[in-house]
Amino acid sequence: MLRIGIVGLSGSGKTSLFRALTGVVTEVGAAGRREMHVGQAKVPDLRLDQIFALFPSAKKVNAIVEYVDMVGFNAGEVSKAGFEDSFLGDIRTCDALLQVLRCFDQPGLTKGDPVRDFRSADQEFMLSDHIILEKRMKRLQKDLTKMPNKSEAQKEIALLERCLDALGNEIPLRQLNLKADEMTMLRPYQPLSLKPQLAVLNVGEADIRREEELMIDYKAKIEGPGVELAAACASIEMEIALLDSESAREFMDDLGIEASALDRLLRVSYHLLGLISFFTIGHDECRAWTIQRDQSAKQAAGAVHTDMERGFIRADVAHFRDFIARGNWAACRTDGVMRVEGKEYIVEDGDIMEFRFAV
Ligand SMILES: Nc1nc2c(ncn2[C@@H]2O[C@H](COP(=O)(O)OP(=O)(O)OP(=O)(O)O)[C@@H](O)[C@H]2O)c(=O)[nH]1
Ligand SMILES: [Mg+2]
Repeated sequence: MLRIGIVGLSGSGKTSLFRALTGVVTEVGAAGRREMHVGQAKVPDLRLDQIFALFPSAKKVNAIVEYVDMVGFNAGEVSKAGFEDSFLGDIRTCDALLQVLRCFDQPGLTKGDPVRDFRSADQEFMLSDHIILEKRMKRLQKDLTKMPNKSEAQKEIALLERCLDALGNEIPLRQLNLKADEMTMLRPYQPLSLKPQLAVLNVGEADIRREEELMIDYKAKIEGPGVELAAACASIEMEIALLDSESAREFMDDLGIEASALDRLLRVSYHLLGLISFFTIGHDECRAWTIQRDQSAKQAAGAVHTDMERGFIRADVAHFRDFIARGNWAACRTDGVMRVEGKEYIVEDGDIMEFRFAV
């Protein structure tokens, strides 16, 4: 399951956005509270709704994303407290980060400045990565003489040198354009500055209709490789999430906004992370699953169940649009739009798949 860490400086609105996204109720404005919360959100998918309308299944199961509401940190924290004492370690286990940037003014806090805050969070990430990678480097250099496979270790040392050099020059690792094998080498250290980031401008209520305009101002300064920008008003999203759909519609009409920002945040996250969806249909459930783009049919089977991956034989595949045009699986078969694919087949966004396997 995709795990997205909600990060950002203290008081930026993380918990408010987390509550809106997951419906999990935790205390807002609980500054200084050092605990994190985990919640899940359904990924809305119109295609799944359409399939469900056509295929008689007992239930519809959306793909799920997990959000982690992290403890806020302050600029300069890593250098003061050292990495072990900072809670940035918790963020390492996330696949991606959603960084909340305060764009409104709050009594007791400095004037909201998203660009400044984005850079200072990045500095904390880079410093913390530097500490971890440097430790690894020293260890490798020390043990090199005893190692049976020196060339692997030397490759890693060269990569670490490149990373440390970048970090020393305040270049986040996500800007290095690393190759797949280099990413694999770095995986055990889960560098923070390598994680894809969705930066979210948390705008004040007064600016809710100026989101687009504010985005233009900040896009060039914040976006880059592995970073995309979106905007939302966390406190309003939190209120919308509490209402039933009719009241929510009225509330949004009063505010002059078309839709909640939450769906958009999820869509941007999918795009940023290169994720796609495939579907399975059956009498018990029709369901959406999330995988990385360019994964094989066998890997997709693994997303459903490890046994299915291990015992994979073949997959029957029809694309969503072909299924919708015919309305049922049997017609897909007779019309020849349902194909039999082997384990190497690369799954396409919107494929409907039926796995054959033996354990
Ligand atoms: N005006 C305004 N206030 C907001 C918005 N989002 C959050 N706040 C307020 O900002 C304060 C902090 O919000 P939280 O959601 O607790 O922020 P946080 O990032 O979780 O804070 P920490 O966990 O302490 O780092 C609260 O008083 C919120 O009501 C917003 O969109 N507009
Ligand atoms: Mg909080």
